[in-house]
Amino acid sequence: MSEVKDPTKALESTGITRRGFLKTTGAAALGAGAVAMGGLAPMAKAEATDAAATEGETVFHSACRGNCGSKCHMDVVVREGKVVRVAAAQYPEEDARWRRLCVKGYTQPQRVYDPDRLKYPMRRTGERGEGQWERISWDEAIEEIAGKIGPAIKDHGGTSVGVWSSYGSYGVLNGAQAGYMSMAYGRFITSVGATVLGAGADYAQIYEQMLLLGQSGNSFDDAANAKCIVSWGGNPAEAYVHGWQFVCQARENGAKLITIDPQFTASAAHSDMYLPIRPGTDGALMLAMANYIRENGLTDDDFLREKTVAPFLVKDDGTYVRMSNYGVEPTQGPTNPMTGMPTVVDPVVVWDEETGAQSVLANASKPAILGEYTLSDGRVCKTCYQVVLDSISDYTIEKAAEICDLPAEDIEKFARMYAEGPTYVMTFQGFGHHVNSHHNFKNLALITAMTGNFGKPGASICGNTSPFNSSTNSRAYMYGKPGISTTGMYLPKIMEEKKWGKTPCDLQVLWCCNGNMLSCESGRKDLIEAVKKVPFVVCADVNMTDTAQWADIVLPIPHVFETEDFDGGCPTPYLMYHQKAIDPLYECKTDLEIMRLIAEKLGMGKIYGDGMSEGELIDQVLNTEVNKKAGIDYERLSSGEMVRTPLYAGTTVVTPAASTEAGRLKFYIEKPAPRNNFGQEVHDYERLPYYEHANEAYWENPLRDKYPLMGCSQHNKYHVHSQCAYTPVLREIEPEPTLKINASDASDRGIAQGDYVRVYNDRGYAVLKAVVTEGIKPGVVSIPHGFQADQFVEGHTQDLTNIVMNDFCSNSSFYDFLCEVEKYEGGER
Ligand SMILES: Nc1nc2c(c(=O)[nH]1)N[C@H]1C(S)=C(S)[C@@H](COP(=O)(O)OP(=O)(O)OC[C@H]3O[C@@H](n4cnc5c(=O)[nH]c(N)nc54)[C@H](O)[C@@H]3O)O[C@H]1N2
Ligand SMILES: Nc1nc2c(c(=O)[nH]1)N[C@H]1C(S)=C(S)[C@@H](COP(=O)(O)OP(=O)(O)OC[C@H]3O[C@@H](n4cnc5c(=O)[nH]c(N)nc54)[C@H](O)[C@@H]3O)O[C@H]1N2
Ligand code: SF4
Ligand SMILES: [Mo]
Repeated sequence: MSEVKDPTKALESTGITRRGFLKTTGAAALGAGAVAMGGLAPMAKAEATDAAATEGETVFHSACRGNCGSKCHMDVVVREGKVVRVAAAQYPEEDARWRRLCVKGYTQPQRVYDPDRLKYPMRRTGERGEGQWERISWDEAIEEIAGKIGPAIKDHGGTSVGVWSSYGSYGVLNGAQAGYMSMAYGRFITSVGATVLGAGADYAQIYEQMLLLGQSGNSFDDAANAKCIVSWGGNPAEAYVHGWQFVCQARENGAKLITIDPQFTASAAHSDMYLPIRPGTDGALMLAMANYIRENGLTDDDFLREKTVAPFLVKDDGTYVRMSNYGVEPTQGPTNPMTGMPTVVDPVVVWDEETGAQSVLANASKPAILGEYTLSDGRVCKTCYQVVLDSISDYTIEKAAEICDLPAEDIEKFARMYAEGPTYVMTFQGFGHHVNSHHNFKNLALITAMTGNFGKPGASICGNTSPFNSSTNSRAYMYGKPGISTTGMYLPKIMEEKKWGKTPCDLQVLWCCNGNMLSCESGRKDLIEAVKKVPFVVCADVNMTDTAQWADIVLPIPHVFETEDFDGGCPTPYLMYHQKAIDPLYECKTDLEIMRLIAEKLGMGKIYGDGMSEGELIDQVLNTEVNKKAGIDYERLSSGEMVRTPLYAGTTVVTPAASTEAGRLKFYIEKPAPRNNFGQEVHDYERLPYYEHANEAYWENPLRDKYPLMGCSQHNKYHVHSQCAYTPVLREIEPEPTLKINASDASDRGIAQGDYVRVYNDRGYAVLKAVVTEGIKPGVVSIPHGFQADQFVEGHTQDLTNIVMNDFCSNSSFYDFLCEVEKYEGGER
């Protein structure tokens, strides 16, 4: 049996001991005790808002959970133990504009009282996926699950238990950010060395832009300062309601809005310029813009020199020339305040134009950004900017016009507006959901660096993206490392090879939580086949989702209003604290409660801190240098105070120094390491801005003879992914899934408005209603996102998507598929 680590020891190594903790947070512990004793403690502050209109009502502070990009703070109004309505929470006066909810927020009470909620644990009775269930008790459920996990670990090692999650909740107690960054799952996974199967969605951006390049965007409200806003493969009007208000404000001040999207979205409708790009080609557009900007003298050379990696000299092996190349030993630098990790200083070498000699960066008066130089050891090196420019010289405006199917003069006009700035790029996933999308984020970084559209008001490389905004002590929920940590979409590979890289992985138990992967991941068909091969599957969710349908045991989780938690990803510049407004309905239990029961059964209950309260555990997670400095702790958050995220304390702008480890904006990756290393080859071009056409949905693909249409989708106004799939009010507005198809493509196929159609490729098919529109580029169709299997006439549109991943970044590729559409003759549902 794998060793179960001693949690007391592990906690000591984080500097958090139970005794020390209680000493310093006595008040918080008392507060938490009051909640635990059943006296739900409403917040004085929230009561002061206009949400509490009637006597006998109590107001609790919570937020919309789930992965809509806004996560609005909410007042939850409770009367006689029932949630009767929600209202937008009050923000501090100066930030009152953040106070808003959308229809999905206002209808949350319908989700709480949704008759289709999972109410009690259930065991499968028929075949997997057949939908036959029997009610069982919690005792039976825990007994059965622990009875599978224990022997699995004993006989097959910790990696034989896999936790598969996505973005259902970022709660530090119950969520699954990055698969293991929560108390419930992190402590268990790292104690037994289990396998983490994480999300693939958004990883082109998360891995390349946030992790490798270290970049994040300015707070959304800073968009109001822009002169040019680019909705680049995004639809802020519907997917980022908080960002959109600032786009409107900027436009009122004369800013121009440009939308680059094959679909004429709500955001496009408000735009000053609309570029209906061919899907998957944005990278080529960016590289051509880079050349145009350079050739037309539109670069900000001072910014390139002073704020970016442009002047760093590059050796033949692709790494920077550093002082260690001249025998100077690297030294230890300051500790990173966000992560607590030590840093190493090995200064880079540049060419000083002023002295005509090489120099340590810090001592150079005027580092050269262009050119090739012979160094003192005879080495001949180019600057990083020169290396990059040489590598992209093929990309002319004419070439991009052809690849992207856009008029050359429009690209030139856009490039000029972009370069002039300040430009706020509101990009999310439109150019992140193809197999090779991750390159786009280097390309975007390049044009950003060239034009200085970064680190100042109105200039941002992306819309504020949430996952890593707040500072959390990951060591509080990690006693070590997971046995394996990879992307869930590698499940078929793992089931086939019974290993990951060199680590054996004979998966016996699969635990699905915080995600609806069999609805929302790409490659659904292959994933279902892989899940079928796992001997024992558990799914913990609020609803009977497409994923839960394939489990052996389903466990009911409470709605967010029934739990206390802290959410580490906060897109508005305020930290998210969820107060428990009502007790969990039915027999629901939080992930943390469930994992505590299982751990106890396995004789490892102490990993959850001997009965520590939720508040105490939250406080451990908040124990970081950054939070201490900002005075952020559980006591303060649970008092109902709206506390600004440290990242945006007193500012809306992210500077290069705050954002990158080099203190400079990067558009080049010195040491590219794949997200999931299984011994694959890493190509040299992973360092460079680069364009690689889509894997399947590219124009020249011979498969287009059979499947001529390129697929994509949208984040729907009436869904948060698959959440809200059955919310009655929302389904009144949008009763069924639809396929958007251009009028010319529809007419070629004899399809009329409202006809039922069959959309298909070699992987799968779905039957659904057609929306015939001019609002989508000919040759492109858009599938719905978030509807569940039983909501289609037949099939599932997610079956059309592809399991193929880019080995470097292993991101999902929802938009990288080809298909054909025909009229469905099988009649209406
Ligand atoms: N209402 C609602 N809001 C949400 C969510 C939700 O589920 N519902 N989810 C949240 C999450 S997790 C995310 S990641 C964000 C996503 O936020 P966005 O990316 O802003 O949302 P999408 O609607 O997916 O917009 C993507 C757009 O990209 C376009 N597109 C497709 N292919 C290409 C391409 O190759 N190039 C370009 N330039 N455009 C292309 C699509 O037509 C679509 O209009 O939304 C967040 N907000
Ligand atoms: N075709 C297509 N597919 C897409 C996209 C697209 O644009 N087109 N977008 C992709 C993107 S950007 C994303 S981010 C993904 C999102 O993919 P998912 O994260 O899988 O989507 P959700 O539907 O939000 O699933 C979250 C699930 O977690 C559950 N949940 C909520 N809170 C808790 C909790 O505390 N504990 C547990 N155990 N469960 C909880 C919810 O009830 C819900 O069923 O979808 C991706 N899929
Ligand atoms: S769904 Fe998104 S925009 Fe709507 S209320 Fe919830 S967090 Fe806010
Ligand atoms: Mo996402």
